[in-house]
This record gives sequence, C-alpha cells and structure tokens, in this order.
Amino acid sequence: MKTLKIAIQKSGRLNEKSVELLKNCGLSFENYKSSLISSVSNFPLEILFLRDDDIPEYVQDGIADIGIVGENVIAEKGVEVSFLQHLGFGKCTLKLAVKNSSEIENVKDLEGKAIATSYPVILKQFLNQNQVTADIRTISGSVEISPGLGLSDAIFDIVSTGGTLKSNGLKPFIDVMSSQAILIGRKGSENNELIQELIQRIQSVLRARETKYVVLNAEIKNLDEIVKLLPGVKSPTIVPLAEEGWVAIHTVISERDFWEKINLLKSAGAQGIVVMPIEKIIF
Ligand code: PRT
Ligand code: ZN
Repeated sequence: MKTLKIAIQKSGRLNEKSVELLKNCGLSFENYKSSLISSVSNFPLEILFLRDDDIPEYVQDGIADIGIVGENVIAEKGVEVSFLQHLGFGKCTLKLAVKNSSEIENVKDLEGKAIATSYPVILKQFLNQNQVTADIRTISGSVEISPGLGLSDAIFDIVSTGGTLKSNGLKPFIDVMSSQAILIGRKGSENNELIQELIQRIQSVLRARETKYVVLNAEIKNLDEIVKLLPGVKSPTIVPLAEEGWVAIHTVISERDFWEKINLLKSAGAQGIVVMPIEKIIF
C-alpha cells in the first residue's frame, strides 16, 4: 500500500502535542529536531516537519496527504481541504482588542480605523460581513505592541490566556473565531483506508483522554443507587469482594462532570475510590 505523508509543525506551539498524539496512536518514529522528515517503522507513514503556515497548501496540493494545523491558519490561507478530526489542543480565539483607554466599543466603531494583524484575510471577511471598512495593517509578529506605538487603533490577534493583551494595556472587545488544532486531508482523502485507520486510532486516544477509569467499593445495599449514577462504556462491571456483602464496581467517568460524579458517588456510599487514566477506548 502507498506510504502516507502527514505534515506537522516542526517547532512551535503545536509540535509537541502533535508528536505526542501520533506516538499515543502507537506510531513508532524518531523525532530528531534537525530532520525534516521521519519514517514510521510500524505504519506506512512518513512525517514531514514544516512551518505551520505551509501545511494547508502542502495538503491541498497533495505534497502531504494529511496534516495537523490550527483552524486559524486554514481559514487565513483559504485552502480547499477536508476537515477530518478536531484534536482538542492548540485552543485559542481570534479577537479584536483595543487600548484600555479606547472609546471603540463595537464593530461599527472600527469604521476608518487602523487595525494591525497577522490574519488580514479572516479580519477582512469579518469586517465585510459587518459592512465596516477599516485600514488593515498586516504585520507578521508582535501585533500587540502596535497600539502602544501609535501604529494602529486596534489589533486582531490570537488570544489564549489573555495575558499578552493585559500586559500591553489592551482589552478584547469582540471574539471573531475560535480555533483548535485539526487533522486535515486532501479533498477526498477521507476515503483512503490508511487515513481511516489513523482517524480511528486518533479518536480512541481522544475518547480515552476525556474519561477516567474508576474502581470503587460499596456495600451491596447501596449498589442500586450507585449504579444509577454510572453510565460506563456499556454498564459497570461488578465483582464481589472477599468481605461478605461488599462489591467492587469498575466503570469509566467523563472528565467533564468528574468531581460532581465522585461527590455523588461518595454520598451514595462509595468507598476506596481509585481513579486511573485510560490509554485508549476502542468501540
Ligand atoms: O514557526 P511556525 O510558523 O510553524 O509557528 P508560528 O510561530 O507561526 O505559530 P505558533 O507556534 O506560535 O502557533 C501555532 C498555532 O498555535 C497557532 O496557529 C494557533 O492555532 C495555536 N495557538 C494557540 C496560538 C496560541 N494558542 C497563542 N496564544 N498561537 C499563538 N499564540 C500567541 C498569540 O499570537 C499572542 O502573541 O500567544 C500570544 C497570546 O497568548 P496569551 O496566552 O498571552 O493570550
Ligand atoms: Zn507560522
């Protein structure tokens, strides 16, 4: 079968998590910082390490079959690719922000104003949708210092914690787009068997990340109430303990309502609760 090529970021915010995800999918490869390409020894896959800005076009043009990149970069490049799987890392929001002292409060106030950004295409689309014409100043980095230097009235940039805006005396006032890392493929690549196999592996890793394996002890008299609180993959596994009248219950719990569930279980009589990470969940 033809060897697939996946493009991931060489260095930067998405590199480590992309490598970790591929390793968690059971793929074995060397991750030399100096190399541009690495072969996977136990799957017909080659990994290309690139600048994130190049990944959408490489995938669109078929130089790579698939790639991992931020949705923001795909939107900015305006490429035609298939969206195969959200990956849950690299989360951020593209926001408009102004100086704390600014009187700009809503999108209409941007009419005729100068806005600095590294994302002119996404910004232009947003302004067009709102029938606002502004002076878009494209700069490649350190966008956040631009209002302080008097180079722009506003900025349009990526925000994750908001710390950078704050330390530059800026406040966000409109969220334009949320973004996370995504697996993309050339148009039609979703029908490729190897790509489907890889997506399945990725999904099993992502599912596992969202859940915890929980073992707890309970008296049989409390069993019904406890089981009602537990969905499990199918239903919980119940095994008798050596001590008469007691059982151990094995189940999985979603990370989202984890603490709420644990507290409810304790109130229902659960004891000796042990929580473990899960590596993969395969349906
Ligand atoms: O070298 P290469 O071109 O590959 O990388 P790059 O420098 O262009 O990108 P990189 O590594 O900085 O980011 C890669 C991707 O990570 C982005 O395209 C986003 O999809 C995603 N991402 C997630 C972020 C952030 N969070 C983020 N906070 N990208 C950039 N930032 C920057 C932002 O530009 C701003 O300067 O971090 C600062 C804001 O962070 P906070 O936490 O202070 O709000
Ligand atoms: Zn980049």
